[in-house]
Amino acid sequence: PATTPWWTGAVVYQIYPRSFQDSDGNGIGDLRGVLQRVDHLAELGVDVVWFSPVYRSPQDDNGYDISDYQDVDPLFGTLADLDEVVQALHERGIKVVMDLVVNHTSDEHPWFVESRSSADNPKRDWYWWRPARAGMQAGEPGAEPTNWGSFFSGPTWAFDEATGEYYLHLFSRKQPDLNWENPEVRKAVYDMMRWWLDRGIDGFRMDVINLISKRTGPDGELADGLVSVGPYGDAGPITTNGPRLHEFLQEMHHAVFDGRDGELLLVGETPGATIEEGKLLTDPARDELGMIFTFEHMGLDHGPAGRFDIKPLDLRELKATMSRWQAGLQDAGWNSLYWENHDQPRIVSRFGDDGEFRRESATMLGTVLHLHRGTPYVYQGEELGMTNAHFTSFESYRDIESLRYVAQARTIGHLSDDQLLKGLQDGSRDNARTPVQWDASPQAGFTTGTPWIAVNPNHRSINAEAQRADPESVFHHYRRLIALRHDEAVVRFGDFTLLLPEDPDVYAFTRTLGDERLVVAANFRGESRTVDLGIDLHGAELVLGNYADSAAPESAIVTLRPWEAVVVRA
Ligand code: TEU
Repeated sequence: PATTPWWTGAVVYQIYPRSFQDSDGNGIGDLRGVLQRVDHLAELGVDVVWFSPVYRSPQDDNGYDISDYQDVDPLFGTLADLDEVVQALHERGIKVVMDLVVNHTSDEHPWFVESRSSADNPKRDWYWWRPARAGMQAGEPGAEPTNWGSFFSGPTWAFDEATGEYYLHLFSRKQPDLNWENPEVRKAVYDMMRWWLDRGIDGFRMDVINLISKRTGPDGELADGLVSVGPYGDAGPITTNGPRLHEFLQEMHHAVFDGRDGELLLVGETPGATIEEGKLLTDPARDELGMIFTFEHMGLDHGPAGRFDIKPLDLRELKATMSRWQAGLQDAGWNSLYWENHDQPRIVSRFGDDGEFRRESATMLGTVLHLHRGTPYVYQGEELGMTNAHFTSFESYRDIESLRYVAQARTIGHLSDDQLLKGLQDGSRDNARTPVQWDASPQAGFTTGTPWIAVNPNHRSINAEAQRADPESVFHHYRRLIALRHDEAVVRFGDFTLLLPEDPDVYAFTRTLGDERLVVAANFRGESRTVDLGIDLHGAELVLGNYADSAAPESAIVTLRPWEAVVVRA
């Protein structure tokens, strides 16, 4: 339809600036580094770049703790550098989406500095201040207003000596939560957002946006066995998808986006959102968001103790989850599609095989994701089939969530160091944060200095330079997937129907638009599999495969080699 927004046909590339490209040899990626690599993005063919935060920040959580929303951190460059990057991308037809982190600020943001300065400061109410639990002495162990555990271990309440009260921080204690109940807070955020749009950016990725409306009590359930939470209660259900979420987003929409909605890509990060929530958040008639990042499929390989307790994926559950979201947002709303971001382990190490069949499994996984209906996101390095870090010592890790988890687990003392290290190797966010592997040189072309986190030694064989020269590489396969979405309306709009829901090894589905039909079949195992798709493929035309000699199957009975994926028109 003529009113269909452009981003329903787009592919987004996420840049985590700290690990993308360093230009000045200090070992940390920066904006002038991005300028050196814009042609990589243009060659890949992506339509949008989303930048993880480059704002002024003490870097307690790598920039997700912001002390000035309207400036660039000197670590990454200047506002003028950012303008140059935006211009260079725009010149290549690539739009720019900025990360918007407004559930919390840094504790060094002037708003919070004022807020904590005295109990009667005009900005006191911009954050969540609470007295100690009734009958308890403020500052004593267990006197926090509620028993909640933070996403980054420890309590969600920090005691402030100066005023004898506690402030809420769902993430680190250097990330105090903003109080969205206060209209001045909302106005300040909307003003800042308009300032960015006026500078010429094309949208926002909204960090944990479904946490902005929340209750501040009661106690959470004690999660037995959930070691990442430790002795604390679960704040999740109480602080997520709060009562005023939709009201706030609609207010934001009218205050900031009215008149330019169609031009902007607005994606909300929403841990814990259900399909029902997803529909409300993304139905265009409701004036909230364009799409959201759901987390359901990212939790399927989590054991009882969470992300540091990884179990094998049951493919049937993945297929069921993905197809429920496909169906749920078919008529109203829109899906985003992702396997990776800066918070998740690498997909080839997670659902694929990062050894013998790395190329095959990475291209298979890309094929499955990109053939769904929705807007695909490619996280830097995913297009190269980069793998988990496989660090062998605790000293290699940098991520605050990982480090604080280890510290807390050690005080509980229920896991050995070997078990803890295994947990990080499987689940740490640092798996996705090692520098992008550009070439085979000592620091992978990322920096001339010492990188802030170690480069994966496998960059000698896995790198962009080598893959550009190899038509069968993961890079060229991702190029083909992106081009396919641009060229084929059926990839963009076609209805999704899952085939063989009970098959434990093969992921198969159709996409249908009018009398056009694509059939996709993919093998999630390192051995051949034969299945009956129940669709006669006689005379079918191969659209895309991930083996050099891929061919269209001749009948409904399809044999797929290890990690093989085929897309046919039938
Ligand atoms: O992440 C929010 C989130 O819920 C998780 O993905 C989280 O990172 C955590 O690891 C759960 O185990 C967003 C950002 O993407 C993340 O990088 C930030 O640390 C976080 O918000 C706080 O801003």
